[in-house]
Amino acid sequence: MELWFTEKQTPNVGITCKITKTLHTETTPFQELAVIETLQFGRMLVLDGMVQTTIADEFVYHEMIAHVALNTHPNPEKVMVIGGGDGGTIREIVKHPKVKKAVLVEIDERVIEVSKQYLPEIAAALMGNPKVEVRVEDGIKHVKEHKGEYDVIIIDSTEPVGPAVELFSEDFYKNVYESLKEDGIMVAQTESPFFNRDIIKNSFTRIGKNFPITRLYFATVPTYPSGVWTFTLGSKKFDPLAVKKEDIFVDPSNKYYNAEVHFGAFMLPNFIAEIIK
Ligand code: AG3
Repeated sequence: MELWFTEKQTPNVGITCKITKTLHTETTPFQELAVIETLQFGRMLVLDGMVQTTIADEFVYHEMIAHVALNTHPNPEKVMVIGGGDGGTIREIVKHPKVKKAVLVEIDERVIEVSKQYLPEIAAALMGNPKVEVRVEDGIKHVKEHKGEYDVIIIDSTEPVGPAVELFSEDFYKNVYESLKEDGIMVAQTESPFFNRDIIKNSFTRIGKNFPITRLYFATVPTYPSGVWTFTLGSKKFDPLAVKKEDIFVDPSNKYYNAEVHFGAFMLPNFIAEIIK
């Protein structure tokens, strides 16, 4: 018997992967969590039926959500990730030589533990890296209680459904603004330019109300809805497009992000540029 997993990405389209086994399933206090073994993409982390990351393509999202802001800030010493319990974003952050401290603020401890067990190549930095602090906390509360503390804040959230809705609100972006130092930068994952145009538009507007420099960029992630994914960067002072190419740090292990991609990711096809006009 063949086993297949399907995520219904919209009411009219889905992604289907042949699987060899289900490695883990549980209902946490926050969501349905699963790790499955797919033939095409390797192990896959699924939350509430939605693909979060896979061994084969996680590098695109994790490199792109982390390195663009880290290379826009001249001295990103203290960095926080909200969500991102699989550890992929933290793994990328600690590659950067200027980072002294990377704080993970994840609400669901089970995502962290299950990722350590089944996705160690993604979660490695959560297991005993001295620069990393793991806090099982509500990120919404954390930013309210930590003012002027961070150089870079990365919002590595799930889709804006259920508890993550607030992570896309104007109020939350204002608190993120205040949790940053006077020259800080934030980045949020802001969904598909084919299927989630309203989310991108709203996030861009809301981030723009708080941050003087707001920019949209994109990358290709085959297992996410439509395969094209956006990120929105808000910055108090530094413009990602004003970075000197020779100052960009590219770790030799990177598989997607490099100095050309840093700028190229902001070159938007018309249908994406239109969303934020
Ligand atoms: N967070 C964003 C995943 C959204 C995917 N959406 C979907 N499959 N419908 C990824 C977290 C990885 N650290």
